[in-house]
Amino acid sequence: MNKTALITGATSGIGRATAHEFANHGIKLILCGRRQERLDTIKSALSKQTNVHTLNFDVRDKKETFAAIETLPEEFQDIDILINNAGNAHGLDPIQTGNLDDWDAMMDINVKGLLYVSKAIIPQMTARKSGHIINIGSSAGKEVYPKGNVYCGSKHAVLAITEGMRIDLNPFGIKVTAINPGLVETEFSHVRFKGDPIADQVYKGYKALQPEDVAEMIQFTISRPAHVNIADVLMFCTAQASSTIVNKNL
Ligand code: NDP
Ligand code: 8X3
Repeated sequence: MNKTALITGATSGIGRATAHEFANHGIKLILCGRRQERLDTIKSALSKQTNVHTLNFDVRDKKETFAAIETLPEEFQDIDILINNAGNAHGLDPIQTGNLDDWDAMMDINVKGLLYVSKAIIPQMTARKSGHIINIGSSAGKEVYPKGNVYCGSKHAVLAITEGMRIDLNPFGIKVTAINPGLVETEFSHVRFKGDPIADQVYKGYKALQPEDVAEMIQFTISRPAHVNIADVLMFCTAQASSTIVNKNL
């Protein structure tokens, strides 16, 4: 029987590429995001390959999140794979001049949103004693870089929560994985810099990871045999050695 996956942040970047990758493998898809038009476009493209259902909700809103997941039609209710991907950086400022709204957005989306979605789905996984949760962390969850303060804090939290999930869900045979990419060429920097053209410079002069590279890693992770759990993956493009070392002369 085909597995069912719920992907948050499926309207762009890593989430959208993962939706395409999973569709290629016949995985049934629940695609989540706030931009309904994009959800509709992706659904119509992927429906040729697999069954697709879309859910429109803001992960910051706990009531909306639970209500949306409760509306799932019966054939999409048993979720085997949860990809907690929705998230972004908002701003790149030193801590002393940081913007409170940016801080709220990063903690509310990247950390609390991930928790709300997980809380809505984990009970059915524990009841069935199976499932795989993949949290999209970041290299920013493993090291802190200048002006990364709160974004790095949110991703460090994602990694701690991932480890906590793996420990607490161990008795239920549920796999928990963190995938931590470095620079990936998506809409991420456009969100971080709020539309400022400086965002275009972030991926110039070297070949950054593409969202499809991360999607392939996610597919590899979910396709391991039952006894294998890939716990934690750190992946960079070849030009990147750490958060602050990127060779733009390759
Ligand atoms: P994108 O900006 O391309 O995609 C972000 C996705 O998150 C969109 O689909 C967006 O959908 C969704 N999202 C954002 N806010 C909310 C919200 N409040 N409620 C619901 N959905 C939301 O960025 P990426 O694909 O790069 O980012 C995906 C994940 O990967 C994030 O967690 C990010 O931190 C992480 N990451 C990114 C890296 C990079 O360099 N790009 C590197 C390492 C990790 P919509 O706007 O429709 O709601
Ligand atoms: C995204 C990668 O280096 O911009 O998580 O924080 S970085």
